[in-house]
Amino acid sequence: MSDLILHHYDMSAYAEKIRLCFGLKGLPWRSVQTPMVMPKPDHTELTGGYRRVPVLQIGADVYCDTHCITRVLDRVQPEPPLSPPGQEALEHGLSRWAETTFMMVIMAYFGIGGIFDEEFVEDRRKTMLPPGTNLDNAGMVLPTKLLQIRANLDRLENLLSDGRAYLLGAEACLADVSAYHPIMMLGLHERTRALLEPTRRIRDWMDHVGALGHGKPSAMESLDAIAVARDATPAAFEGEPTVPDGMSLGDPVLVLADEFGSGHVTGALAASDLHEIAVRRQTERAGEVVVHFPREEYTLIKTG
Ligand SMILES: N[C@@H](CCC(=O)N[C@@H](CS)C(=O)NCC(=O)O)C(=O)O
Repeated sequence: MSDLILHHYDMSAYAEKIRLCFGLKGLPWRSVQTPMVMPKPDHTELTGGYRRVPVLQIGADVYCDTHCITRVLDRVQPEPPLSPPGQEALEHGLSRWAETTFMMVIMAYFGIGGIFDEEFVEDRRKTMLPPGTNLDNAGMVLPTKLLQIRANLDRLENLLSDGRAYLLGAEACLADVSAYHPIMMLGLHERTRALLEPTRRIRDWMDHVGALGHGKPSAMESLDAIAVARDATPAAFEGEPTVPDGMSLGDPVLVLADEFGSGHVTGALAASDLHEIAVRRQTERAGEVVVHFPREEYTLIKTG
């Protein structure tokens, strides 16, 4: 199997979700540190413009978004499954719980202030805030955000009240690592850390999920990752083609993320099945690469 190369940075909570997946599966992987703010020239050389992390690279295939990455990890190493058959809807629902909680925590941190450095705050302010969001008002909404987080923690604490070890039963799965990452973020400040004091079951569960560890990482430079892509050929698409009406494989397309400020990617439609889309791109330094996205939350637009 080609190396699993994760492009990420240590503080990224979403990357922690994938690092824990490596732990759950006991996988070796290469760790490429990506800048936390733009510009990210080596990262976007591979993705074609998508700026978020984590991104998983396998040879000349580049997988964006944790929803796409976790599917690939189950493909390359099926056991133990991240997404146990029959539990997909529950696992997906809990990842949505995690994503709304993550945004509450980020808004709480902007409200508390002084947690992120000025360069980080400016980058997010300039490039990632949806129109109409004003960080200057974040202090005003802080009390609301803290209560919203408490309400979401309360739901999770109740789920664990029957004594189950993990969120969906006796075994750890994707639901656990998804829900873990925003709660891990609460540790950055005493006001948010305090929200965990009454949630004894969540704290015990966090200890178990954290103990999954990160598998076996070894450091890699971003230029070496680009060289890996240049020397590799993208994998053939083996799925059942499922394309939006009016489109065919090979069409020139634009992939647009619903999440504001993610960046967009153009190329030829290389793959499209029910859960995944991919575009083929020619790059200056990495040669031909195929960039993959999950179906949900990514819009395909035909450009020619
Ligand atoms: N939907 C994405 C969200 C990933 C995300 O928002 N990651 C944050 C870091 S935790 C990010 O990329 N922020 C912007 C940046 O680092 O440039 C996923 O599931 O992978």
